[in-house]
Amino acid sequence: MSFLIDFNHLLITDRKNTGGRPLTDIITEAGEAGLRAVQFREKDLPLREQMKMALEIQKITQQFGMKLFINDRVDLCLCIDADGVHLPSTGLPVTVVRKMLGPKKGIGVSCHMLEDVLRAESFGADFALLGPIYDTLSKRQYGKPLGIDYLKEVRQATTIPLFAVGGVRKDNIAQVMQTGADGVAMISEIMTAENVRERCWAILNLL
Ligand code: 3NM
Repeated sequence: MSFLIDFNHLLITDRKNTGGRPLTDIITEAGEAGLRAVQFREKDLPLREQMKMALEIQKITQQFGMKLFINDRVDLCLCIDADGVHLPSTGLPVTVVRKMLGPKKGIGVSCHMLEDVLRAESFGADFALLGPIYDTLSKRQYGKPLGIDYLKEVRQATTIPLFAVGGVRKDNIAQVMQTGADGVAMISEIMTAENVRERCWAILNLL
């Protein structure tokens, strides 16, 4: 049985983008509002620090029945028994990670073009993030935004659960979902919101 994707919103963490608030507070508010999945992405921290922080966050995700994915670090995912891992495009290959994690853990993959999504799909990833769709300060390294038309093309050419990432906000969710995408992933729209609970409610209403 494949991993159940029971969420259409993935909250990606960035502790430097919260206006000084602890990540645990942000994720608690997101959980209270009904968000269903978190990707822990604090890759600049030493692994031991990542582990401590991920364990604190896991207490909250478990309390609210949210899924917790660990960015890149398969070892950390195994060590804290998280729900899955999210692989950057430069991460380990999906086939290798599947052998390490087994069939019950989720594997997401960051994709930047159609070929990446096709590869993720054929190698048995559980979901793909495609981005950046819009311009975003959070990630400029992949160059120009792919755009909404490209998202639509990729959606039509693939069947794997597909999430849009990069500059996705409350105000463009409707446009994203019209492409047939399965959901969205966000950092700043939620991490920087003055009232995280209300922002999450508003977003969930649109999905
Ligand atoms: N991955 P925001 S864009 C983590 O294109 C991430 O793969 C991207 O942040 C990709 O919601 C991105 O603030 C940053 O735009 C998303």
